[in-house]
Amino acid sequence: MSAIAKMPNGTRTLKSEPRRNDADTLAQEIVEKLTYAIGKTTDAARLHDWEYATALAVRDRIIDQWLTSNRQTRESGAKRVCYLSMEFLIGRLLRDAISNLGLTEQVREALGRYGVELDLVELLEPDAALGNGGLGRLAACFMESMASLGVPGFGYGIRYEHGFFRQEIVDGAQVELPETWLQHGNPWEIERQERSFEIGFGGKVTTVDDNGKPRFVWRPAERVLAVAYDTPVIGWRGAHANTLRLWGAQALDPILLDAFNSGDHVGALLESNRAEAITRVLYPADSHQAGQELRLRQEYFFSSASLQDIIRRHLALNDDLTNLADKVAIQLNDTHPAVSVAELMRLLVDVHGMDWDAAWTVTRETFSYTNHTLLPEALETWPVQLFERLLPRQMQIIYAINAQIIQGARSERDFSGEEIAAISLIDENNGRRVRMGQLAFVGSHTVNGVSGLHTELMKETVFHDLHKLYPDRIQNKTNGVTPRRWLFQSNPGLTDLVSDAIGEGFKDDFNRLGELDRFAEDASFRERFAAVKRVNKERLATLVEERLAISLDPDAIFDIQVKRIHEYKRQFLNIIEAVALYEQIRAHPEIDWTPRVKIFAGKAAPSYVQAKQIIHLAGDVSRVINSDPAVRNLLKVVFVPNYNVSLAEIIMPAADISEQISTAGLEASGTGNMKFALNGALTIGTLDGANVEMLEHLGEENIFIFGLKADEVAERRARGVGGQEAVSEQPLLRSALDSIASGVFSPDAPGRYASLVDAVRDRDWWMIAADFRAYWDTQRQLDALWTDRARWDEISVRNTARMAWFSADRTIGEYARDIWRAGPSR
Ligand code: 26W
Repeated sequence: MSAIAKMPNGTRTLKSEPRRNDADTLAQEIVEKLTYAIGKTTDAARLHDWEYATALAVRDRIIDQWLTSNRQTRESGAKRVCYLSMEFLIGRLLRDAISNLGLTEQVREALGRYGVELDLVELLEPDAALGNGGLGRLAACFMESMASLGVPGFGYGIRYEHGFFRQEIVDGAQVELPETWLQHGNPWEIERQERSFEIGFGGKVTTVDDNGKPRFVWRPAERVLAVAYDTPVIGWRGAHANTLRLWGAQALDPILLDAFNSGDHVGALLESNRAEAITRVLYPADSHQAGQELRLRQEYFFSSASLQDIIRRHLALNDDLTNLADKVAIQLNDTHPAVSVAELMRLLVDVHGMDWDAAWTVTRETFSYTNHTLLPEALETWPVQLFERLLPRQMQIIYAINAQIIQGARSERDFSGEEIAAISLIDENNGRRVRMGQLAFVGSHTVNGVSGLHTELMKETVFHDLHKLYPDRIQNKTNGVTPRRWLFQSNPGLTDLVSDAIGEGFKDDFNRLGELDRFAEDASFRERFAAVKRVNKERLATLVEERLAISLDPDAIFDIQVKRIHEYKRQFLNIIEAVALYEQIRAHPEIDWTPRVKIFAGKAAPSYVQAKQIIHLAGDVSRVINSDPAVRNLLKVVFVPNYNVSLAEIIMPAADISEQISTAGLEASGTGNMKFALNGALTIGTLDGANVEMLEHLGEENIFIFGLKADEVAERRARGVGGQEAVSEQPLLRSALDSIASGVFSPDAPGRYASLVDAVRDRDWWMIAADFRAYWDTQRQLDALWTDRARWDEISVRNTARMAWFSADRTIGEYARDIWRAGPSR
C-alpha cells in the first residue's frame, strides 16, 4: 500500500487508508494526539488535554476536506468570495465541527471509553469572541453557511489576542476584564509565517518618472508584518470547507539587537511592542464612534494584508489583474474595511502599473458593501489630518476619487451644491473628515441593507443623495442565522422532535421545516414540544441558580432580552415595565397575576454612561423585587453577566417571550429575534428591522407587534414631542418613573437614576414614554394567552415552523446570486 492514498473523492492524504469514522478509530486518534501532540498519557491527562486532543483529531478530518475543497476551487477556477470583516464572533468550535461532520455520537463514545464526558470537554473551550455583537455574529453565521452551501469563501479579519472583554458586575456596576482566549493555545488555527505581508504607515509620497509618466511612490515611515493564521470552517455534513484567515501583527525585527547590546533592554523591544499592539485587542465599541488612531491602523492593517493576499493569489493563477472581478468578489462588512477601496486603487495603479480608469473599473466591479447601522454616531468618519498622516497616499487617492465623482454628479446629473456636499467623501462641516460610508458606497457595484425596512431607510436617509446619483446600486439582503448552530446544536431536543414529526430531510433542505406547521394543531405534538421547552428552561434555571443564587420557577413565563445594551434597544423600557408590574402586583394581590421571569444579559460599551446605568438599574431592580415577599415569586428579574455566544446557546432555546423592542427605525435587522423565534419563543416587538419580515412570514396572529412605526418616530422627533404628556397621562408609567428616580431601588444612592428618568420625561428621544402604554397592554395580552396553554403552544410551534426563511443559507444564496455572482465550486 502506498503511503499516499487516494480518498474516494480524489484527495490524496498522508493516511494510508480513507479515514474510518467509528468510535474505535476516533478513540485511537484522540489518544495519539494526547500522546504525541500534548505529551501526556491517558492517566495523566486533564480534561483540558482531552479537549485539545479531541479538537486536533477532529481537525485532521476537517483538513482532509479542506485540502479537497481548496483544490476543487483552484481547478474549477470558481469565483471566490472574500468576506472582509473586522469582527467574527464565532464562539466555540468543537461542537460545531463535530456536529457538522456527523460525528457527535462516535466522539461521545470514544471519549466515554476513557471516562471522559464530551459535554464537559466542550465546555472547556473558550469562546472565540472576536466581535461585539450582531455584525460579528452575522459574519460567523455567513462563514458557516458559505461552507455548508459549498460557496468558495474566504473570511478575512483580525486575530485579536484579546477578544471582547469579560463582563463582571461588581457592586451593581459593569466591570470590564481582559479576555484571554489564546491562553491555552488554539487547536483550530494554523500559523502561516510564509504567508505574510508588509503593511506601511506614515511617511511620504513622491513621484518618479516611469517612461514619461509620473508614478507615485509611497515610502512609509513605519512598517509592520501581517502574518496569516488560518482556521478551516467546515460546512454541514462535512461536504465543503472554507478558510477563515485572520491577521496577526509582528515587527519586522523582533528585537533591536543594537539597542539590547548597549543595555537598552526595554527600548530593544519597543518596535515589536508597537507593532503587536495593532492586533492586541478588539475595540469594544458597537454603534458608538471609536475614533482613535489605533482603530484606523487596525482597519488599514487587515484591509491591506487581505488585498495583498488576494492579489498574490490571483497573479499566481492569472496573467494580470484586469480580470480580478471575474475571479473574486470582495464584500465589505460595514465600513470598517472601507479603506480597502483606496488601497486596492493604490495597489493596482502604483504597484501593478494599471492606469487609473481601468483600475477604477476593476475596483468597483470587485467590491460590494453592506451597511449595518443608520445611527449617526456609529457612522465612521476620520479626521482628514489623521488620515493624511497615517495613510498619505490613500488620502490622495480618496481626493482623486472624490473629484471624479463630484465632477460626474455636476456635469451629468446637475447636482446642486447641497447635494454635492452630501455625496462628498469629505465632510466639510465637522472639521474636515473622511466619510467611510461614502467611500465604500462609491467604490462598490452593490450596496446592501440587512432588512427591508433598513434598506428603504438607507435610501431615504444616510445615502439619500448617493442613491439619487446611483439609483440601481442599493439592494436588500435580509439577514439570516445558521440553523446548524442555532437549532441543531443548541437545541437537540427540539431538533429530534422535529425529525420525529417530519423526517430528517429538513436538515439538508431547511425550507422543509415548514412541514411542521400542521403539527401545531396536534395536541400530543404540542405537549412534546412544550416538554422540550420545559427541559431547556430547567437548564437555564440551573445555570442562573449556580451563577447568581437566584431560583427560578420553570413554570413561569421566561421573558428574555439579551443583546448589546443600548438606549435604542430600550432595555430601559423593559425594566420600567417590570417596575410597573411590580407595583401592580403589590397593589392588587387579589388579581391572578401570571408568573413571569424577566431575564436580561448584555454588555455596555465601556464609555457608554447611560448603557452602564441601565445595567446597574437592572441589578438594583432585581434585588428589590426578588426579595420582596409581597411579590410571592410572581415576578423575578435577573441580569446574567457576561453574555456571549455560548450563553446565548443556552438562553435562546429557553425563552417563552423574546423582547425585540427597539425604537422603530433604529435596529437595522436584529438576528437574535430570529434565533429566539426559531426555537419557539413568541416575539413582542416593534415594527423594526427584520421583525417586519418576521411578521410577514409568521402571520400577525403569531407575533406581538406594538408601538410607533418608523415614520411616526421620525415625525414625533421632527415635531420635538417630548415625554411630558405621555408620562402625565399614564399613572403606571409615572409611578414607575417616580420610584426609580426617587431611589426606591437605589437607597444607597437615591439620585443615581435621576438623569436616566429625566431623559424620558423631557425629550423622550427613544420614545419610551410614547410606547409604554402599547407595550404594557401587549405584555398583559401575553399574560392572558399563557393561561390558554394549547393556544400558546400552537403559536410557539408555528414560530418554529415558519422561520425557515430566516436561515443564513437563504441569505447567502441571495448574496451569491445577486451580488457576488458566485456559486458552489463542486
Ligand atoms: C464604531 C464602530 C462600530 C460601528 C458600528 C462598530 C460596530 C458597528 C456595527 C455596525 C453595529 C452592529 O453590529 N450592527 C448590527 O448588525 C447586525 C447584523 O446586520 C444587525 O442585525 C443589527 O440590527 C445591527 O445593530
